[in-house]
Parts: sequence; structure tokens; C-alpha cells
Amino acid sequence: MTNPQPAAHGAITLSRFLIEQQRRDAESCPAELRLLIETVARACKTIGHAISKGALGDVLGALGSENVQGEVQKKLDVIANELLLDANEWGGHLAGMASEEMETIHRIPNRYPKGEYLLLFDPIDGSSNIDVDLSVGTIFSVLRAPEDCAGRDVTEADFLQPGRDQVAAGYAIYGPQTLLVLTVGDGVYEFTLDREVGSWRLTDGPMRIPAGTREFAINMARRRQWSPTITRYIEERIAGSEGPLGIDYNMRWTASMVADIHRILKRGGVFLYPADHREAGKARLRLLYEANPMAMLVEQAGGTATDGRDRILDIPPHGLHQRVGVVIGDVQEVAIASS
Ligand code: FDP
Repeated sequence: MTNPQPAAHGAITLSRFLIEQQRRDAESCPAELRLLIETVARACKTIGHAISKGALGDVLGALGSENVQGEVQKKLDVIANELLLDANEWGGHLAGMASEEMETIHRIPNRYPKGEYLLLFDPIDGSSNIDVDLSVGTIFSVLRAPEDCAGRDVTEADFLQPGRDQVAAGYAIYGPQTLLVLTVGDGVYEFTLDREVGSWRLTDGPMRIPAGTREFAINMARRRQWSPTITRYIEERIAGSEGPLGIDYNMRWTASMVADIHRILKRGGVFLYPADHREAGKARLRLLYEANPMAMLVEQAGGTATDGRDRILDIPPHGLHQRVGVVIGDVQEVAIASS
């Protein structure tokens, strides 16, 4: 298979990329999936536009409500959720959707045709950053609906598939540039939004995580929750050239997983949000629409992802909003930080 070459970067639109991917390998990118991805990408453009208006668009601040996780909902969390639902429910590609912002699944209304895919998303990841003008993003994951879904309503159980069964995953990042990073299981590609013409343009890929980058991302304030393995891993890196490793490391923490993972895809390193080792199951990140899509992207770019022990993509889900510890990025660093 010949992948698009860097020389062509900027000249290839998302539509052309997906059509060419479909021609190369119709199994990884059938027409239905291609159209679904284009719809998600279009919704992300609208979300990015709303975010860029900031105070002028009355989109900042909290709503006074909480989501199913008990977190305060920002206006933009709800706006982005609605935009994704509206954009995707009528196209005929989906059997249902699930989101961080909704307690249960969203079935496709009967007035629209149903498709064979399930879409899961975190409409605004890193929402604590919205009001202070730092990067936030949208994360999405696409699963195939189980075959026996045809002719019946989808249920929550249909969404509880391990991450290795994802057929596509990606994120949009609303930062200095608006980017879309995507995989259909055949490499990871980055598209930059050309704001003047409103078109996504291929700007990087197939992306490979550079090896050997000495950078880690972790919220140090959660130190008391770390397992002995994570504690040792971080302490050795903080000791740097004066410790057993004899090399200095650097730390980055954006409090926006999309931005931290994007940095790792471009520059290397590792991101850790471990589960609380004192309390089984207490973790921050959500498996189905945060950890799984990021794990698929990172694995496709030559990295790896564990929950601190086991491969994320092999975890059998038991709940729509299940949380999981995450250690993700450079293969060697993840191996050392996972016991
Ligand atoms: P947020 O809740 O603000 O949407 O999704 C969870 C997440 O952001 C990640 O994007 C981010 O890495 C993390 O939470 C930030 O956690 P801290 O508040 O502990 O820094």
C-alpha cells in the first residue's frame, strides 16, 4: 500500500484522503465509514468555530448543571454535544451514539434510516481549559454495531466492546491551529483546518511517535494516589542526571488529554493518569470515549497504552462511563511505568 507522501501535504483534502484510502483498502474505509468521518469532521469545524468566538459568542462559563460523572458542565460541553448529535443523527450511517455528556445512549430517531456504526465521543475534552483560552479538543471512537442490531433498537450493551474492535478513532484539537488527527486502522494522519476555505488539509502522516524523548506528563498533585511502580518511575525521572538514570527528564501537563497526546504523537514521551491504587476502579479518564480512541491512535503510531498493567485495547468494558488508569505513549517508557 502506498501512503500519501509528505510532498503532497497541504494539497490533499480530508475527502480526497478518505476516498483514496477507500480505493486502497475498502475494508478499512468503506463508503459509509468515510461519510461518517466526514460528518464528524464537519461538526468539529463548527465546534472549533464556536470555541473561537469565546466571550463574543456567549459560549464561555459554566451552565450550573452536572453531567453523569458529577462534573460541572460548561456551556461549550453542552453546545458541542448537541452539535455532534445533530450533525450525525440523520445521515443514515449510525445505529446510535454515546457521549460523556449523556447518561445513556442516544438512539437514532425512527424518522431517520439506521446505519451499521456506533459513535462515541467526548465533545469537549480538557474543558477546564476553555475559559482560559488553552487548547481543548473533541475525541471520538467508531465501533461497528453488533450484527444482531439490525431490526431492533441498540442498547447500552452494544457499545460495550473492547477498544481493539474500534474501526476508527480520532480527535480534533482547537489550539493555535485547528487539527484533526485520525486513524481507520491503517496509520495516523493529521489534517489542518484551512480556515479561509473551510477545508481539512493533510499535513502529517503516517505519524510515528519519536522514540527516546525524555518527557513525561502527569498531574503531580495526585501523587498520593500513585502505585509504588508509578511513584518510582516518576521519582527516578525527577532525580534525572543526579539519580539512577543519569539523564534529565522534562515535565509537561496541559490538563487537556488531546493536547498532551498530540504532543506525544509529534514529539514523543509519555502521558500518565494512573488509577488511584488505594481504591479499586477509582480513575479519572473514561475508557470508551477517551482511553480507547487515544490508545488506538497511539498504537497505530508505534506507541503503546496500558491501564498501568494491561493493554487498554483489550479491557472488556462493563459500563458506558467506566473509568480507567492510563499510561500511554513511548513503548519503552510505558513498559517501565507499567507493572
Ligand atoms: P477534563 O475533565 O477537563 O475534560 O477528560 C479528563 C480531562 O479533562 C483530561 O483531558 C485531562 O488530561 C484531565 O482531565 C485533567 O485532569 P486534572 O484536572 O487532574 O489536571
